Amino acid sequence: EGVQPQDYTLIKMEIKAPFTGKLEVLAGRRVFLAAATLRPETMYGQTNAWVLPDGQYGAYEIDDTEVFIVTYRAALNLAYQRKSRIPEKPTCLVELTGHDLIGLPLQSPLTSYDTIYALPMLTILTDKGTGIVTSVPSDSPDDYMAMKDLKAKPALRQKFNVKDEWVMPFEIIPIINIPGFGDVAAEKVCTDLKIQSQNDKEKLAEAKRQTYLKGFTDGVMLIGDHQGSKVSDAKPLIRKMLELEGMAVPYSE
Ligand code: A2H
Repeated sequence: EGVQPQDYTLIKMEIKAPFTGKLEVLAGRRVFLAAATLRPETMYGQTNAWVLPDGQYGAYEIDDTEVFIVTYRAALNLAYQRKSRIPEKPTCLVELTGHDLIGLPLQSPLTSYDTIYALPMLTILTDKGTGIVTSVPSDSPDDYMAMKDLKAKPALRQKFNVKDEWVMPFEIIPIINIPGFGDVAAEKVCTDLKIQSQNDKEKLAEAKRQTYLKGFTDGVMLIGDHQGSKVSDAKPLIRKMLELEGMAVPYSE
């Protein structure tokens, strides 16, 4: 971990009713998978959420009415940052693992898909962010490779009880043009570097290095209210809009 605090945006991916199984106790509430991102301007391109199958999560009461599903560590940080009454003791309504979350139907801000699903990603760290990641395969090499793995490997889908209809219909949405990388930068860089899978750590780090800064400085929005604007101009405006509309909250660690 660096010394500088990271400024994340937590995207509120709302779980659609009806709640079944372990989630039944949450019936009647608004419940969100809260995904930590550094790229709020990419939310137009979401195709799914990622969870760690063996990760430990909980459904925590945040503010008075809303419930966020995150790791305990993130719930504690959030409780302090949002000035809850008893921040040292966030209220957990039900303990969950990633397996309980796989397949949940979600409504997430800005994406053109009405419903997207929670799917397994094996490289999620539980000591970073919330342990929930929103997936933008157009612009994130990690997301692109994890989605490619699930689409190409029926055995991987079977292992985690992933239904084809949670994966196969979801095409990549081009959202940002990066000069030299085109309209789907993650696909280009993963192809150029011949990355084999989501576990190809070193090459993925190189892919992120090549696209991350360039996307921010030279990228141009292809979609949404800031279509035609530079990513560096659009990003703070989109972040603020998401927060004002109640679709996201700030989070730092
Ligand atoms: B980013 P940093 Cl389009 N484990 O959001 C693994 N990865 C995690 C995580 C966790 N616990 N929590 C967050 N992340 C991901 C969008 C995105 C992201 C795009 C492009 C690049 C990118 C859509 N996924 O990140 O180590 C989240 O994915 C490139 C690094 O704190 C978050 O932003 O810098 C980013 O990693 C935070 O990583």
